[in-house]
Amino acid sequence: MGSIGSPNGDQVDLAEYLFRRLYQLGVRSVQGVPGDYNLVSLDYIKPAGLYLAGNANELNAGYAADGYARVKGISALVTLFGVGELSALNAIGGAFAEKAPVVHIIGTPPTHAQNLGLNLHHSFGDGDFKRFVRVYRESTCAQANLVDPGTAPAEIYEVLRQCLKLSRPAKVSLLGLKGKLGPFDPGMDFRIMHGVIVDILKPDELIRATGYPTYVTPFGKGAMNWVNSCDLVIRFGPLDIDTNTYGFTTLTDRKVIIDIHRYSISIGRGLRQDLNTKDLLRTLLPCSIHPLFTPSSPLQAPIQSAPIDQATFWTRMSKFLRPSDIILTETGTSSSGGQDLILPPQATMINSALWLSIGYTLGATVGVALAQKDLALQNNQPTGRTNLFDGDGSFQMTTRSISVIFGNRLNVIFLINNNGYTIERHIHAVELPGRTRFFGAPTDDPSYPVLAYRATNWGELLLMDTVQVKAGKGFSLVEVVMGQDDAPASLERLVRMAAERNEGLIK
Ligand SMILES: Cc1ncc(C[n+]2csc(CCOP(=O)(O)OP(=O)(O)O)c2C)c(N)n1
Ligand SMILES: [Mg+2]
Repeated sequence: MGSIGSPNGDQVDLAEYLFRRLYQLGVRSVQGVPGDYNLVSLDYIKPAGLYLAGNANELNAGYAADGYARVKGISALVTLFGVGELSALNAIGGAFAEKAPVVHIIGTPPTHAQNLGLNLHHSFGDGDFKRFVRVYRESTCAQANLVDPGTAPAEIYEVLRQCLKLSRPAKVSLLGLKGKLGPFDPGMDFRIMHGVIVDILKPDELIRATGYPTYVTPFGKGAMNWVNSCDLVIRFGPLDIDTNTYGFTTLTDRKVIIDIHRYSISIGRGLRQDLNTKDLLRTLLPCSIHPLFTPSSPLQAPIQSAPIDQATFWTRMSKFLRPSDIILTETGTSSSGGQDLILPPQATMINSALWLSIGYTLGATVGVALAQKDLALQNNQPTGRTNLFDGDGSFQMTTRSISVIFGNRLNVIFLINNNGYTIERHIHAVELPGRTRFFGAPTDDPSYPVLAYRATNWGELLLMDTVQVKAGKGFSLVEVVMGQDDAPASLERLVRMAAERNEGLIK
């Protein structure tokens, strides 16, 4: 770590110090909700060059922070302790499970109040503030409870380093700590962290160069059934969980597997750690580039009056996607069906494969769209569009994110579908009334057009090709009505396998 001393610099407050470090790492928009114990620190956000997005609740803010981190490599979330941090905990759990580097800053009662065990509001009322510390110790990869201005800079450095290195959420508690931290040294050695951020593995380069047959798991998108007959399988960042392996059916003999992780490689049963795998891949890349396999789309034009069906919807929607778009698909028929989307170059797909907390993607869409906006400003060039395929049930979970989208004038397109929880119906019959609300949309801002459109058949959906939707400017909600029991075949298979496993029919 570099020194914080600088001959000319003014001394800085703790919160300012932290936010300026986050700025150095590429954060521009901060997610969060104000409350006692974090209010003063919020004053430092703007002077540090950051912007507070103003989320509607901590859970949605946490999901937004997760989405932002997946696009920009790191994000910041500010909440108060107790009610705030526990509301965000589900999102932090998801970020931990699925490796999104979120820095969660928690405004906490001052040390003297905690030491006295005062019965303060927002606590459990038993004077034991360590309860919250313990909860977060289990749910984050690193924690800093800043109580000493002398050690705070080193603690902040370490917590940010761990967050980036492990790509998991980390927690910083601001215990009402007052006191200057010494001058801010802009030259502090953050290269190692920047290295981590820009050093994202790009397996597609290897795939292009070799022309090897390629399969992408649901977490990365795709489907595979040829693996069992392969001599060699090279896997990038494998995640061997039930939902990512079609109920563990795509796993093959370890002897023929090479697993490439961010900092390690395992070949068969051997493991090499502390490697920069990106550099290693570069040396492997052959010079000749083979043309990429281009999937054909044999679908005929749909009958205009026919209902929109899951079996062909996803393939047809592929034409609508653009290079550099980010596409989010929510748990349910959207994430299963989304596996059939044929992605254009440089498109990024974000879905949940492990945590599967519904409502996640609408919340994350806020962070993704903000990250796209920040990137466009930083690089002075337009980015791709943010597209969300959401289920109507999941949409209800985090609907308040819509007002944050409007409040920040974020350009977002999303589609919702059938009447209720179709995925759950396929597991076990359940009926709930469908409710979709659409509120707070600006109607008087020509620079931010808002479109709400409902398509009940193919003919109506094709009309969606409007200029606004294509341009990705403003907000477009396209409600795609599908049969409430219609599900992608892959989802039906997955559900069947999960049911058989639960009943002990398969191991
Ligand atoms: C926080 C949370 N609560 C409950 C569930 C269980 N669950 C999984 S999918 C689902 C229904 C999703 O419905 P919808 O978004 O409409 O998807 P679709 O109808 O397309 O399947 C539910 C309730 C969950 N995964 N996460
Ligand atoms: Mg639904």
